[in-house]
Amino acid sequence: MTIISFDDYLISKVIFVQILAMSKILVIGSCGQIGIELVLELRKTHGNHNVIASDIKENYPQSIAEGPYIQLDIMNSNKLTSLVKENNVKEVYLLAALLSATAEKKPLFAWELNMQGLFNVLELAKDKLIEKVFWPSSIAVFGKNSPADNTPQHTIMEPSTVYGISKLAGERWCEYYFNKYNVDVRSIRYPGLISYKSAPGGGTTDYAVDIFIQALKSQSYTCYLKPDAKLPMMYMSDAIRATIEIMQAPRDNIKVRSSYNLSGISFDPEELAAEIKREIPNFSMNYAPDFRQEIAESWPNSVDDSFAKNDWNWENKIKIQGIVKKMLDGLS
Ligand code: NAD
Ligand code: AKB
Repeated sequence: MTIISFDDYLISKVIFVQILAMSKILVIGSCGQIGIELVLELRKTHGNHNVIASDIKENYPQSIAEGPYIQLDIMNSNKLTSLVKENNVKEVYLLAALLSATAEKKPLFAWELNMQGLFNVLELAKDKLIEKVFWPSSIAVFGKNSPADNTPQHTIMEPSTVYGISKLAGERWCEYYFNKYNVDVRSIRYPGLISYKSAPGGGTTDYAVDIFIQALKSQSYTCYLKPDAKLPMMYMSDAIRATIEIMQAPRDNIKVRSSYNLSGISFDPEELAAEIKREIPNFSMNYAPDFRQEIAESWPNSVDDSFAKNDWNWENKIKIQGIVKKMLDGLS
């Protein structure tokens, strides 16, 4: 047994009380594709103890075990309120949602989760229990009647998927809570995100992750999109940086309170396959388009993110060759 002096005991007690009193960041949906990497990045800056990971899942990945984890169903607003009060949470990143492909299979459940989860968090901010909210939207807010190339920030928006409808409605509610209740909610329309640290959660853009796994495993991949299904994409580290940058930007810089277009790079499955072939010459690609092709056709080829560039200095860094290299190295 180690015996410590009374002075040391008092100092450690003061430090412990200070840690408890510090305001905390809560990431909801932290076991998902974005959540894991966001928790790790936030903890680098704020310290492990100050970033609480939470998810509906009972078991969480080892990679986020260095700091607190609380199991939470975002639909349970009473538990969310207690968690926020008891832990002095002041900033929330709400990532729990059903993504485009999965949502098409359970439309009413997806609508309920994607909307009610957002309301539960916005209401806490309206009541001033939390000070800042991040909630992601998606390129899925656009539809067939939106301009497909360099889609503007403000344009026709007629999403045809339940996911896109929920994201567009969410954007309108975010702006409403900002205008009516002065809620500091910030949002990005993420493109398809590519990463290797955790599996993607049921989206239309998931092929751009699966392809690397199969390329390494069997040197071949059957793609559920057509060869020319061009979509906006981004490497995860750029997306995490964008998330942290928009949250750190001075409040007055955030002029768009619905959600910002965010552009990374755009490519189609054929272009990605060609880049992979440079690294794995035996790689071959087949195509068997399914229902996700129709979703992809309704989304932009590329988006104009000049509002994000002007308002909070957004700049994408990693291009397609960088993505291929990072994915193959990371997965190997
Ligand atoms: P994901 O599916 O990988 O992760 C979502 C997490 O939420 C999962 O760990 C899941 O267990 C959790 N969750 C589900 N229901 C919950 C509930 N009731 N309570 C608490 N947690 C629950 O999703 P992701 O790719 O990390 O996406 C996160 C957010 O970003 C979503 O809102 C998504 O729409 C948005 N987004 C993602 C992408 C992308 O390419 N990954 C692109 C655009 C927007
Ligand atoms: C999906 O494909 O559903 C997501 C997205 C672009 O919102 N990756």
